[in-house]
Amino acid sequence: MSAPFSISADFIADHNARLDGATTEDYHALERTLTRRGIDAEALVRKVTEFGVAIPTWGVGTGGTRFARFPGPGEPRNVFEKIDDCAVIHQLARATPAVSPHLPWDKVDDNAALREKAAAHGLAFDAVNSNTFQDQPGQALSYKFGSLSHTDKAVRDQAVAHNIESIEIGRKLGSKALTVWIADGSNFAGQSSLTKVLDRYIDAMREIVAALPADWRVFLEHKFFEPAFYSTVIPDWGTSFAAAQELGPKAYCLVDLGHHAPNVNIEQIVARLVRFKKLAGFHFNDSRYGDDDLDTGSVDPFRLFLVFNELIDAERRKAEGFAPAYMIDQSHNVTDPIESLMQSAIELQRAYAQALIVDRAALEAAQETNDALGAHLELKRAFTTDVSPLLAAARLRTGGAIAPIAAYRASGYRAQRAKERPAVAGTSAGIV
Ligand SMILES: [Mn+2]
Repeated sequence: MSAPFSISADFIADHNARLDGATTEDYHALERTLTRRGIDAEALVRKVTEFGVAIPTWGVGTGGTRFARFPGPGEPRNVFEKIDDCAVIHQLARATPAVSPHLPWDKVDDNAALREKAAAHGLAFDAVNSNTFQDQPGQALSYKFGSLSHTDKAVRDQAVAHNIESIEIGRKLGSKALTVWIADGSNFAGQSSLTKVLDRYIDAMREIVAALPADWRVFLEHKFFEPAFYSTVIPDWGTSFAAAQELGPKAYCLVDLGHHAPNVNIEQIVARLVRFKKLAGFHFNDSRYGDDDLDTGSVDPFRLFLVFNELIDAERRKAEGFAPAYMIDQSHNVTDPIESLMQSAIELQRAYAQALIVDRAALEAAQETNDALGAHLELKRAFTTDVSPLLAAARLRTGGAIAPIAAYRASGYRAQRAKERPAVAGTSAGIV
C-alpha cells in the first residue's frame, strides 16, 4: 500500500513564494499604521502565533440537519483519518494545535497509538466530550427519556459510568478536561418535574466530579432548546453557573455561542463568568436565529470581537482562575469541512488580534468620564482595522500557507483522499 497523500513543505513554500511580495507590502503598511498608534506589530504577530483553538474530531466530517446529511467525498472513516484531516488544517492555517475527541465515536483499542499519531502531527488532545444524547449499538438502557437526569437510577448510573470511562480514555490521550452536554429535557408542559430533573442531574454530576483526576476540570455546557423543545435541564448560563457552584472548584461553565436565545448579550455573560471565576471556555460557531451550526464569524464578527474584547480585558488584568479552553463547534453542511475549519480558526485569530489592539487606557478613560461615544469609538477603531496582513505574517513565519484555502484547493488533497477513502456506511458526525 502506498503512503497516504500529504501536502509537502515544498508545495507550501512555492505557494507562499507567489504571494510573499504583496503580503509583505501589506504587512509593512499595517505595521506603520499600528506604530502611529503606539502598537508593536511584531509583538502582535507573536501573540497570534501563540493562539490556538481545538478542532472537534467530528467537525472534519460533513455535518447534517435533522432532515438530511449530504456526505462529501473522501470523508474520514475513523478517528485516525480524522487526525489526518485535523493535521492538514493545522499545517496550512497554524491555529489549531489541539483536537477534541468525542466518545464513544472516537473509541479505539490503542489510545497510545492515537496519541502518538496526533503528536507526530504536532497535535495534542483537548477536552474530551461524552455522549449520552444517543443510544449506541448494544447499549443496555436507552437515553430516550434522558441520561444524567433520567427518572430511572439505572439509566443515570449508566450515563455516569460512560462519563467516567470518557475521563479514563481522556487521561490516556493527555486531556485535562471533560465536557458534559446532556440532551435531557422535555417536550410537554408537565412531562417532567422541573425541580427533580435538576436534583438528579446535580447528584449524578457529583459522581462524575468525584472521578476527576486532581488536575482535571469539568465543563458544563448549557443549551436552551433542542433536541428538547419545551424545556432543557441546563438551559442557560444561570443554571449552569449555579450547578457549577454546587459541584465545586473543578466545575466550570462552557459558553457555546449558539446556545443562547437570539439577541442575548453573550459578551456580558462572558464577563460575568470571568468575574465569578467559572468560565470554562468556548464552543465557537455563529448563528442567525436559534441554531448553533454556522461557521464562526460568518454572521456577526462584531459579536465575536466583543467576546474577545472581554477575554483580552480579563487576560490583561490577570483575572484569577482565567484559563479558557477554545474549541470550534459547528456543523458543515454545504462546505468542505477542512476549508470551513481553517477559515473559522482564522476568524478567531482575527477577533483575537483586533481585541489586542484596543487602546485599553483610552477605553478606560472614556468609560470613567462617561464618554459613551468615545468609548464605543475605541472599540470600533480596533474592530475596523484590517489585521489580515498580520495573520498572514503569523502563518508565514510558522510554516503555514499565506492563503490556506487557496493552497488547500491547489493541493488536490480532497481528491486524493476521495481515492484513498471509499465511503462507508455509518460515518459519525454530530452536532452538540
Ligand atoms: Mn457545543
